[in-house]
Amino acid sequence: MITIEVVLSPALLHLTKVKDTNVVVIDILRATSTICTAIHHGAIAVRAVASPAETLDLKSDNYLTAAERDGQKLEGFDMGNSPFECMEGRVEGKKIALTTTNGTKCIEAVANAGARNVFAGSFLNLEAMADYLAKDGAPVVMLCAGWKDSFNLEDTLFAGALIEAISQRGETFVDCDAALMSEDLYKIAKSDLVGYLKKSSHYRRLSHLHHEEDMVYCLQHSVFETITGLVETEMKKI
Ligand code: 3SL
Repeated sequence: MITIEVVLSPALLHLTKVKDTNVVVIDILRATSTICTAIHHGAIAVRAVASPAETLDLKSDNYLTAAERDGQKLEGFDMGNSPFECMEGRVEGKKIALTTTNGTKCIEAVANAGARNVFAGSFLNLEAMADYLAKDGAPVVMLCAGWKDSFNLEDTLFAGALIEAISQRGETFVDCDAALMSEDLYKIAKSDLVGYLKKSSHYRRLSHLHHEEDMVYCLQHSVFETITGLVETEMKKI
């Protein structure tokens, strides 16, 4: 039986034991979807970095530099945080240093917490992720990145979707109201995720910045099977 917990914001992470669990970091729009896309398109590794300055420092170690704050690409970096920047051979064989407003901070927050594994969550490989977690059987902690420590809808919806997919593969034990709420929310929204999320704050934020195409891409269900997780200090193909 797999125990599942959902942490609705990094501000609540201190309340949850992550040691020896499979942690899934969830920043659906867009960081963890972009990381999964980069690895699927042949990037060797994505390093989650705290600050833009530290990211730029990695240029001398042959990293492509990628930086986003408040939804916008920062000047002076090779890339922002769009999954489309990782396609058409642009990241193949490359290492990427990425800093984002919320998602990369969450990866850093759990990287040294003794987790069994740390994965990047994404609708794009949801079924493959569920297969892995169900087979592995260790307790699962889903960490929603939210927005600047606040709850958000899209990461919570993904948590609900992943719980549903794991439950379809085996018995689960959910004694966590955040997880129960995520499952219920996903039932409401799943027939039209894009339509449901149009009212959300981050969907509106990214729409104003003309990132609609990115969101539609990130909300596709299981379009590849590549799983991405932390190997020592970097996100890599598992
Ligand atoms: O906060 C993050 O990590 C980003 O994914 C936010 S954005 O989608 O690039 O605005």
